Amino acid sequence: MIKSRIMSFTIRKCVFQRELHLLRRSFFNSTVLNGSNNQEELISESNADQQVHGGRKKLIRVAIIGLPNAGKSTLVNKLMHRSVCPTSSKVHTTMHKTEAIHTEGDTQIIFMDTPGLTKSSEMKTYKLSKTFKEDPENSISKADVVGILQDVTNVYTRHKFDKFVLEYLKNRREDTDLLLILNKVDKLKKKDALLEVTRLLTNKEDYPTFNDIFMVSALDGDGVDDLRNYLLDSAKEKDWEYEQGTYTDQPIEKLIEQTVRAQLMDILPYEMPYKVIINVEDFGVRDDDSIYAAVILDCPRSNYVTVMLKSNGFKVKCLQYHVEKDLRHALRTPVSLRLSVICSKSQHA
Ligand SMILES: Nc1nc2c(ncn2[C@@H]2O[C@H](COP(=O)(O)OP(=O)(O)OP(=O)(O)O)[C@@H](O)[C@H]2O)c(=O)[nH]1
Ligand SMILES: [Mg+2]
Repeated sequence: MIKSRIMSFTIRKCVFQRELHLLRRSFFNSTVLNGSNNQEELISESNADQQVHGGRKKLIRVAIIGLPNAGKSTLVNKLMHRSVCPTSSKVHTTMHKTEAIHTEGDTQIIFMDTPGLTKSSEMKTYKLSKTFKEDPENSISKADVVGILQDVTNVYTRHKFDKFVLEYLKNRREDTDLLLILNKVDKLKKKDALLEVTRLLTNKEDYPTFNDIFMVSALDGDGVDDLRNYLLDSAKEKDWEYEQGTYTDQPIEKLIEQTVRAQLMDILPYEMPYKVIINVEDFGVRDDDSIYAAVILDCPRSNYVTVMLKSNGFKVKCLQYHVEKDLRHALRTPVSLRLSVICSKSQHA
C-alpha cells in the first residue's frame, strides 16, 4: 500500500551546452506600466536590443482569434520569435488570454492569443471555464486589429464562418481592422484550394469585409514576416503599455505550468492531460541566470501514474525534455526542471 508514488528525473544539460551558449540572457522584473495586471514576476528582457532615440512611440493591439487548433498560439510564437504561448496538437490548449509583446524600433505590438472560439453548447458539455467566452470577446473589443485564423487543412470548417463566430466579430470597434489569415498552407497539396477558400470566405453578404488577407504557415514561418510588417506599419502614435524588453504578461510560474500542460496534451491520450493537476512547487533564477523549477503532476487516479511511469519513465523523460526545450526558447536561458508524478488522492498505488 502506497499513499503516493513519486518519480523524479533531471536531464543533464550538457547536450544543450552549445545551443545554450547562443541564447541570450534573460532577466525578470516588474514590467507592466499601464496594465491592470500587478503580478510581480512578469517576464522581460532588461537588455533589449533596440532603444528609441527621439521620435514618437507607436502601439498596436492585435487579437488573434479562430477555432480551436487553428494554430493561433503557433502563429503568435512565430511573430514573436519566442515560444511564449504553449501549443499542442490537441484542442483547448490555450485556456485564457495571453498577451505577448513584440517591440521593434519605435513600435510595440501587443498580440492577444485567445482560447479557440467554441459554441456555448460545447462549452457546457466540456465544462469549459468562462474565459473561453469572455477572453475572445474582451480581446476583440480591445483590438486595433483582429486577425481571424482559418485552418485551411480542415475540410469541415475552412470554407465558412459559423454564426457564433460572426457573433464574436460583432464585438469589434468600428475602426478595428479585420484580417483574414489562412494558416497551415504548407500542408495544402493543391494550392488552388486556397483560392477557392478565399473566394468562399470573401463573397458572402453576411460575412464581414476584410482589410487584408494573408496566407501563412505559422509552423514554417512562410508569410509571417509580411504579416508582422503589415502590423508594424499599421501601428498608431501612442505610448507603449509595456516596458521595453517585456515579452509576456504571464508570470513565470504560469508559463511553466502552461508549458507542462501543453506538453502533457501531446504525450497523454484522450482526456487524461486535462485532468492532471499541475503544481509549480518551487522555481527561481540562479546566479548564472539559468532557471530551475520543481513541478508536481498530481494525477486523479493511480492508473494515470502507471501510464506515465511505464517503460522506465519514458513519458516523463520526454515531457521533461520538451518542456525544458520550450521554456528555453521562451526565456532564452537554460532551464532545468524536476518533475514528480503523484496521486495524492489514492490510498493504493
Ligand atoms: N502543418 C502545420 N501545422 C500547424 C501550423 N500552425 C499550427 N500547426 C499545428 O497545429 C496544432 C495546433 O496549434 P496551436 O497553435 O496549439 O493551435 P491553437 O489555435 O492555439 O489551439 P487552441 O489553443 O487549442 O485553440 C499544433 O500541432 C501545431 O503544430 C502550420 O502552419 N502548419
Ligand atoms: Mg492556443
